[in-house]
Amino acid sequence: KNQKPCVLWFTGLSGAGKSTLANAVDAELFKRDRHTYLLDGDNVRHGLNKELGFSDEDRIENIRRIGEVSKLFVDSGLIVLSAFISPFRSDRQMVRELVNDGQFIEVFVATPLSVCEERDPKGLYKKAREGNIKNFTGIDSPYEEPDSPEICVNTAELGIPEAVSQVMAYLESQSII
Ligand code: GGZ
Repeated sequence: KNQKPCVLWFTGLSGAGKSTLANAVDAELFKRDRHTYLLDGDNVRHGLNKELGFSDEDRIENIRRIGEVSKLFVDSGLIVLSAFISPFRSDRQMVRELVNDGQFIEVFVATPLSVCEERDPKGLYKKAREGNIKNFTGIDSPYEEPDSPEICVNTAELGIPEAVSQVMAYLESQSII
């Protein structure tokens, strides 16, 4: 099957639904016989980046390495799905500049903080509010929203299947799949 290699870069708050959406898009691409690789906290922060924490400096290094790895996989011809908070605009811009024009597709998972905090699937927001986790994104660490993401989805308003369709429609419109 035809595919153009690229990076789908999912950015948003903890609990926004980045991993859920990236996994669902990955499954749909697999169904359509496209070759992909998914990077997220589960396979990166426990391995390659396991010495990194959540200071600004460590997050910058986290995203830098993930950007470089994403580029390697793009060079190998894959559609890469990377799902990280990636809170800083300048770091996302740095990754964008690592790949060719049109190969970096920023997917802003724009779930409002209030909704993420209500979901709180791991109880991390509660801990952050109580002061038991420091530098938590959205609480006492910044999140810089993308100015012009290629795709913006609000999972508070849209179900995952509809969000997947939105991403697929974009990929088709750019002749990536
Ligand atoms: C934000 C944190 C923090 C702090 C632990 N701030 O919802 P999760 O649990 O599963 O996903 C979050 C994940 C964020 O890691 P990233 O590599 O995506 O972050 S970044 O791009 O900013 O480097 C959350 C958990 O780690 N977590 N402490 N202080 N999220």
